[in-house]
Amino acid sequence: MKHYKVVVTGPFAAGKTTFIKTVTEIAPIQTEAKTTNNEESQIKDSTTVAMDFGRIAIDEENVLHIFGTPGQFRFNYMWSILSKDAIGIILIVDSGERDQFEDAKDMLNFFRVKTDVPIVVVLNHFKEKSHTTEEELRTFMNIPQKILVIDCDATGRESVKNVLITLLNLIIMQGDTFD
Ligand SMILES: Nc1nc2c(ncn2[C@@H]2O[C@H](COP(=O)(O)OP(=O)(O)OP(=O)(O)O)[C@@H](O)[C@H]2O)c(=O)[nH]1
Ligand SMILES: [Mg+2]
Repeated sequence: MKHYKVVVTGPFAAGKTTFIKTVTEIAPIQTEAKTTNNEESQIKDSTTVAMDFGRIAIDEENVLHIFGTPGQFRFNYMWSILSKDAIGIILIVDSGERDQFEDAKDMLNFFRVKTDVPIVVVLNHFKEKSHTTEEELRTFMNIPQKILVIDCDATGRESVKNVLITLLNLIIMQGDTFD
């Protein structure tokens, strides 16, 4: 059995933990701590402080290990640790949280410098307060055309699986990881 690692990242409350919880075939491992700062606790009761972990079989011989990062900048030491040996990166952005787009842009640049594996940007429409189109996001975050932007609902299993399949296809097109 071979296992491959993908990383789910993105700004605070973008839906990373939800994304992994939706698709994993084992009980997800989570490291949630109570949000302490007022601004954050108004949005969510808890936040990821170290990592999320989930697992899904690709076929009988290959398994995907999905690692979620914390979203907050103060935990950014985990971004590098978790992305080591990853074969692809998923960067989730909440479609309705425009004030998070600047952080998402910084995160995209961080991972583009850190790694040369495929990165996809996921526009999460779950709970969106207002709608953002792919073109708007590309402009806000300065996303080059060669990076795919995929619409998703992090609470929908088929939607999340579609993101993973798209990423795996990109990885297969780029190299020989699954030989
Ligand atoms: N109101 C409320 N919303 C929540 C709560 N937990 C999650 N959500 C919402 O669910 C969405 C995604 O939450 P998560 O999946 O935890 O987001 P995340 O990207 O893992 O967040 P961090 O790890 O904290 O960066 C957000 O839109 C939240 O507003 C909660 O306890 N209360
Ligand atoms: Mg989380």
